[in-house]
Amino acid sequence: MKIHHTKHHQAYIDKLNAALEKYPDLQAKSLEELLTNLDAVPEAIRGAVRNHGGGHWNHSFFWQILAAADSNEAKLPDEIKLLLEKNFESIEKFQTQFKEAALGRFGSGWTWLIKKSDGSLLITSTPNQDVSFAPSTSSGQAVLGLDVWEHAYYLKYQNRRADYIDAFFRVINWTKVVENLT
Ligand code: MN3
Repeated sequence: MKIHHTKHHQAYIDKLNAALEKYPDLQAKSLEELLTNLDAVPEAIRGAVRNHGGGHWNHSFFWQILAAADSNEAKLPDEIKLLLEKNFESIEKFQTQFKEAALGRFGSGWTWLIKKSDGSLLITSTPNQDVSFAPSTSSGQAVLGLDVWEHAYYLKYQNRRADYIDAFFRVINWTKVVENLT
């Protein structure tokens, strides 16, 4: 996790800054503004902003929804439990569906729990560092996200993405998830 944070995440920040170096007007915009209006970004750096800006946003989000296992933050509050049961029938079914989405993401990407505008919860997955809800668009609002790039788990889990996903369920910061729902 330390390498993931200090090396991988840092590389996205460095490369985003490098791409924006010659564009002071874009530097003045927030990351969310850039990502939700990529058409306004010159074509020469659009790909770099999508990939590295998206990488920065996704990772910044990810660190905040993690907590130490067995900490108070990692305990599932009743309000979330009821909400997950309402949307997915049971906590087990939520975890199964989330895990299937995370395992089913071919190559690199992310798996998300998002809140739609009607209030319902949906599990979805995005490729690469694409951001479809930064932090909130008509597609929905990110509530929980898991990095399933190989760089996120190969040092500890090698090729065992499934074990990494199972471990993730023990370190979710549900206190932060509650905040993300509002
Ligand atoms: Mn990553």
